[in-house]
Amino acid sequence: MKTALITGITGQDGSYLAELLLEKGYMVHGVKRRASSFNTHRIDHLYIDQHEQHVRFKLHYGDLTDSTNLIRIIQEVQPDEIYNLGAMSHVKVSFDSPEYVGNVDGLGTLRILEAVRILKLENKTRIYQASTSELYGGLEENKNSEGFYDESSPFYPRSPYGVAKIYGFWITKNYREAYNMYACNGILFNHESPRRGETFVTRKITMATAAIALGKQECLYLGNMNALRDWGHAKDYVEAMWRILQQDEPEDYVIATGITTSVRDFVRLAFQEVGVELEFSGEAEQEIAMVKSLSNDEYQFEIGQVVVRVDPTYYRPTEVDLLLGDPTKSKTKLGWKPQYDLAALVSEMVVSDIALMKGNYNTQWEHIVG
Ligand code: NDP
Ligand code: GDR
Repeated sequence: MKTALITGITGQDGSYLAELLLEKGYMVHGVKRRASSFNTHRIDHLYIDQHEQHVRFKLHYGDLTDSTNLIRIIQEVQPDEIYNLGAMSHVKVSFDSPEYVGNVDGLGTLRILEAVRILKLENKTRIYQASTSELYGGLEENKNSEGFYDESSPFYPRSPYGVAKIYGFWITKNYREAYNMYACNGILFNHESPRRGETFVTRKITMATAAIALGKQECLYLGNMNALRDWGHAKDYVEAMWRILQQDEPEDYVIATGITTSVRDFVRLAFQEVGVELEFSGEAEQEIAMVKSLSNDEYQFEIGQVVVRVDPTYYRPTEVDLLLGDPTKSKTKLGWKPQYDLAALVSEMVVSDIALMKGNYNTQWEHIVG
């Protein structure tokens, strides 16, 4: 039985990856932060549903800012594979806590690599580092001749998060070259799911669509709706992470769909799921979206109702305007192919959030900055 250690196991990707590895017969260990309220809702079913898997799923208290704790956990677990997914992962929030994000997302990666080296596990333990398309920064001139970002495109991060992650990228590559470690970067473009954190734009949109449809919210406030993202499904992306660590040679890979969509069009698609066609009008900070037509009387919409407004609070000091990844290498070398397209992703998220909102969900999230 192979043993894996996942940092960030309580997050979106950690939960899907834990499921995948358990399905593949792994013993799965996860690092979880102590919090004053429960933070394991994404992985609780792994305890409840599959009784005999109790012994194949174990959580350890830990933190990426705490070296001695990481060394102790890795010594105890002796993992064949470490997936370093733990991070302060919100780009906008990283402008508010730049030092913290440097410590966790940058130095945290070093702490994992160094723990493996100190424990002399270089020949046993393979390491996956959660790198990101935020490294590219969306600069037009850095795209390849076909208009995509690929494994050779230059980096130009545009946030403290991106800058911290670029340290994580290079230190992973450096440890691979310096100490012959099997350590790889997955340069993953945005990936979403019904388990996506509530303050990332896709989930904010699908939760608001559901809440407005059910009369629990009046209006959705968004920042830059012109931003373009290459959105995939987290379930497909954790499969790529696993494949990256199963190759003969350690390498870095771009994981993306190769299709880009604006935030505005994501909003359009989400409202179409509840039978609403939207009309957008107004420029920049004055932009609004109102209900143009309705094809489903199950929900509480009215023609002319304004359901989206721009709020500049959500603008970022420096923005990544466009991301579009070239997945050719991962398709050819890893044999990776996403199962979901954007329509299926949006549909799954809206359906899931309608079910959530039909319950007793507290709608205060609408006031949190994200
Ligand atoms: P989430 O924000 O959903 O999860 C982040 C995880 O990291 C949570 O388990 C969180 O714990 C944990 N964490 C935060 N701070 C610390 C810390 N100091 N020590 C230990 N653990 C910590 O992110 P995703 O699942 O979406 O992303 C996973 C990784 O992939 C992240 O590194 C992210 O930066 C990266 N990434 C994500 C992409 C995406 O589109 N989703 C794209 C490219 C890269 P808690 O639950 O307690 O907060
Ligand atoms: P991103 O994701 O910054 O790409 O980072 P996010 O969903 O936060 O933003 C995507 C784009 O939407 C614009 N936007 C808004 N964003 C948020 N959060 N809230 C809003 O109200 C809003 N309005 C418009 C943003 O400006 C941006 O352009 C995600 C994270 O998962 C990172 O950890 C990961 O590395 C990258 O994806 C790839």
